[in-house]
Amino acid sequence: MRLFVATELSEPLFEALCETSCSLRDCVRGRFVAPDSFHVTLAFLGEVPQAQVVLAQEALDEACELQPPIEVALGALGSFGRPRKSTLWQGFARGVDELGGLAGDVREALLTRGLTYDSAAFVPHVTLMRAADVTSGLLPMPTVAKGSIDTVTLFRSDLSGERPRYEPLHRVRLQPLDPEEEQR
Ligand code: 2AM
Repeated sequence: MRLFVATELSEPLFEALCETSCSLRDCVRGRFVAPDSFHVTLAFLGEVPQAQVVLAQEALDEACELQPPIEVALGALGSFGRPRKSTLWQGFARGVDELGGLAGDVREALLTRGLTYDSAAFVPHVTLMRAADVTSGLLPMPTVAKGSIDTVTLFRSDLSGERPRYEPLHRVRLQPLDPEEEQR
């Protein structure tokens, strides 16, 4: 099955992303990502045999064991790919290094179990549109918000329907570090 690891987004972040997505409707043509699919991909594994899914779950548990929730702030819009058919996303103004650290830990835990992933450099982002035409260069000001990222999830990506469906297979809640543990 086709797998990826991603963080989900807490309420204030989600609402700001919905607002940004709405403001794009007036000025950019392309395919909009459904809000219930918003996420930050940490590692894209692609096709993984059923028997190895448990290894991906273990990797997630290990990578998140000592990871506290990450305080982030949404930031500017950006895009990947060709201007006529680009992936249009909203990035982060705060929490970039921490998200990078988490992605690195997840990727390392996958590798030590023999699982591979798309090795493109990690740029934390939430995709809002695909096949977006950004040739005009005119983009709205994004809505920004602060919030906490406290859930990391192993998703199955199902591309058989009209739009991609992301099914959570294994969810890890990030726990604040115990101050006593931190001092040891
Ligand atoms: P995105 O993170 O830019 O939105 C499921 O396909 C998710 O994994 C999507 O969110 C997608 O892009 C991300 N992803 C990362 N690398 C990918 C790849 N090589 N192929 C497909 N999706 C990929």
